[in-house]
Amino acid sequence: MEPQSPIEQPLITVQQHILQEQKRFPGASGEFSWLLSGITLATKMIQAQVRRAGLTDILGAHGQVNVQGEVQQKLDVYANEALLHCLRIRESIGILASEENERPMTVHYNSPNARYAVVFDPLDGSSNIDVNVSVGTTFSILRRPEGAGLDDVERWVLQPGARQVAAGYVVYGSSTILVYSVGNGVHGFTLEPSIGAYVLSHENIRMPPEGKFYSVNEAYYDSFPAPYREYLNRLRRGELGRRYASRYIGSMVADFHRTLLKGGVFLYPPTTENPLGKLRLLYEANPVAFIAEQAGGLATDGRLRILDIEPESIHQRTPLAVGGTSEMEALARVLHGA
Ligand code: AHM
Ligand code: MG
Repeated sequence: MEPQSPIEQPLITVQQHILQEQKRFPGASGEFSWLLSGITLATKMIQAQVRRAGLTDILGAHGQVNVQGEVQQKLDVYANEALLHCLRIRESIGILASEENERPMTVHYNSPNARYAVVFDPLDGSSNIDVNVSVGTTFSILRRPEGAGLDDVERWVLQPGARQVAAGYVVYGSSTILVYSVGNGVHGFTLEPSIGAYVLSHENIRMPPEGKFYSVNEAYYDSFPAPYREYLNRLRRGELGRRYASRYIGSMVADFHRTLLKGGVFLYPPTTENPLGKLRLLYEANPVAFIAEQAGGLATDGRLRILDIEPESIHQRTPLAVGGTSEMEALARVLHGA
């Protein structure tokens, strides 16, 4: 009798998957998979530190104030450095832009092979670290625009989300999961800690057209514009055919990840104090909008499709509503006065 394999199904690692996906890029030579491997390595480094957060001196505020005027956590700094460290040696990258750095970083200044910009939020939801709640990393990859020089940093980065070549996120939750898309569906890979590899766990994720939850910071309800208040009332009253429950973690990646898998809607609307909401277009809204659309969902700023917004500045904020078709169509009706 043949000896039984201890592994029932073939393991597909994210590296294998990326190599397959890369075949979609004409003339691809492995550079794109090498680029993405920088992200997977950095997020493994970050998750290792996140897992140790309660054990080491790394917990707590680092004392510096970042470009958004927020006090940085030590892990924010570490996460940013891990990504910069792992990505800056990839020769295909010309520009690196991070939530934690005011200006994008130019790398491989003279290389004709520098073809991509990577924009990221190294540790989203970082105020949740101190209380052991999920945080994450979001990333967006853009191609160098035709004719843009390396000193033309703005042109590389200020492109609408529809031009993303790839985007994704990692949630450091009860397990570590990486979700990414190169425009050919959405796939999720769970980190298998004993072998240190991301293995395919969620193939071709589809966002349910209708879910059970809405996800919003309801403490700001009174300062949302009237259509958003009306929308939440309709969800609560069961006018969409079901009575919704609410879930709000306060880490966009984690709230979005639940919305992707279970359906429903995640919102960060405009408020009186912050008419553009809180989330950042380039490295928060764009990657989740790209993933949502690739999975059959929708994302809007209340007026425009998120992926059609022409960015004007690197750290610009945008209102965001993202979710399944049924909830998003209901939102569009309210926003159009129906
Ligand atoms: P951060 O990038 O500084 O962590 O802030 C973004 C986070 C999002 O993850 C989350 O959706 C939002 O802030 C929560 O904000 P609020 O506390 O206003 O609801
Ligand atoms: Mg963030």
